[in-house]
Amino acid sequence: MKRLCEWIWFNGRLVPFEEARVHVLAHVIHYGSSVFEGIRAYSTPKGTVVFRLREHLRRLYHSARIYRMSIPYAMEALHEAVLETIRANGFASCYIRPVVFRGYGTMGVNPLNCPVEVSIAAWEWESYLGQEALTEGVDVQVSSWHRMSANSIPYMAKAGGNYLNAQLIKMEALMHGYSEGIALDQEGFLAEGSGENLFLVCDGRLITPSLEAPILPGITRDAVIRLARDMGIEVIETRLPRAALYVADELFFTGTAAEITPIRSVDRIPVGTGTRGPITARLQEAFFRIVHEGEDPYGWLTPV
Ligand code: PPE
Repeated sequence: MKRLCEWIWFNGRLVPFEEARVHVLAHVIHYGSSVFEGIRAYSTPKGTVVFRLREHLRRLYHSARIYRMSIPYAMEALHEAVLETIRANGFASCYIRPVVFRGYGTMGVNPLNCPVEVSIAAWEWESYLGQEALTEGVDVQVSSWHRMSANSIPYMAKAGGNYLNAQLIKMEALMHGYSEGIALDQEGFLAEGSGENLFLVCDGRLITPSLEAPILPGITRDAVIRLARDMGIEVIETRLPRAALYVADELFFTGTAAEITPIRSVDRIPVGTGTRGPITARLQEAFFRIVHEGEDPYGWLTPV
């Protein structure tokens, strides 16, 4: 087994990679009962910092709440545990994956008699769609798979089970020779990528599906909206038809793993001139200045 890291925080203490195990009869394996986060720590001249740790932890507790999972640790304890995990592994920069799941208790759908367990792992992860994608952009397709409806699987929760839908979107895109798929909602309006939020630039304005759409309320999405507004770029959150993809001047994805990744074509139609657009580049520059230089005008960085 390839070790992604030396130490994993598991149910209250750091254990060696090999010891962070679950039983095959754990509820999560059968019924997808987990909620998780993806967080990044960056190496800066001021030392290693975690990007928006509090916001990620808040979302983790909200996700758990939706599924009636009571996390057996205070948020402060998990905050410290994330930092401890990074330090123990000695990473200067890494991706951090806290997961809260229903372990082995009783069989059957009812999850309430299964223990709620928590693990935090970390590993070194380059940008999600490849380092080159940050400058060159990625080729994507509109997925034939839609996102779930508002009252079936709550997309506001970052739950393991949501990623069955995401896997279908991702595999279809890869099979067709694309890097990623963009999913529509039940009515055919734009939603998001399998693991990223979506932005369009039209006539100098930044447009993104609003939170009514079946999307994860992304923390990078929120950061980009903030950065854009502070640069004087108008930001519109609204419902968008699929065809808007084909006439946008610029398109990009945002996400913790994907950071800010330009999209250079959709369904083989080039986006704008087919290269990274100027507003995308400016937003990347502002974002990377914060996470790579450690400049922190918004209070987004936690020192490790
Ligand atoms: N939508 C989805 C469906 C999603 O999974 C993510 C993050 C986002 C939007 C962006 O959210 P945020 O990270 O808060 O800006 N996807 C995570 C998982 C990727 C994976 O393959 O695992 C991530 O980027 O960490």
